[in-house]
Amino acid sequence: MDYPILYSFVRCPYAMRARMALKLTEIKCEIREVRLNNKPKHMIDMSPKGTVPVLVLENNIIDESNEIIEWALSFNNVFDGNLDEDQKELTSRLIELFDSKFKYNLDRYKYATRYENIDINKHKMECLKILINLEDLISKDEWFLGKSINKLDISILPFIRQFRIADTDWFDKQNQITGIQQILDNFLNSKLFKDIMFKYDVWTENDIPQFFP
Ligand SMILES: N[C@@H](CCC(=O)N[C@@H](CS)C(=O)NCC(=O)O)C(=O)O
Repeated sequence: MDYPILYSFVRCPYAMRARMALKLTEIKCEIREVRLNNKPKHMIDMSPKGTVPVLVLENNIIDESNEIIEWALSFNNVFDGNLDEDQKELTSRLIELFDSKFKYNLDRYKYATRYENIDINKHKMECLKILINLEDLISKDEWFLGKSINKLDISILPFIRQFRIADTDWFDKQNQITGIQQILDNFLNSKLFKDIMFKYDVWTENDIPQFFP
């Protein structure tokens, strides 16, 4: 096996954060773009729970996005040098908050038809409340914790992007989260975002390998 294999789906926020970590740490992978309604057999054989991203290594399978990030950083820690202990603690706390409470409410707001008896507005407001609290914690610089991009940015911006997409005009008008709006805009206009959103053809068994980054 020459390169790790990354099963990915372009618009999945978890796969996006994994691709960003791999891109920033310059770890080359064979990328296999999947569709969630037609998952490749090899991916399911490697990781029966059937979520993306999945990173297949020579002797290991990593099928949690946060673990893929940590694995990539273990070779090339492009982030830690510019963070103090408080910022590292804040990073862990906020990633956990977005993966749990923010994601819970985002799903019920954005994909309300998948659930029963959903009060869409309540879930929208819960997400907004989390963002208003985040607004107080962030830098006035280009990224959440300062002038350089960090684990916090790559981990939570894909979810904030999804929240915005659900009602763009409304999101852009919220005047209590102007710092977050600016950072999201920086993210969406970054070369990193454009690079990781490259649209690979959906992978099938006999394709010649495509590589990422
Ligand atoms: N905890 C997992 C969550 C990954 C996840 O839920 N990915 C979604 C796509 S965004 C998925 O693959 N869902 C499976 C499906 O929809 O069939 C991680 O962090 O990697």
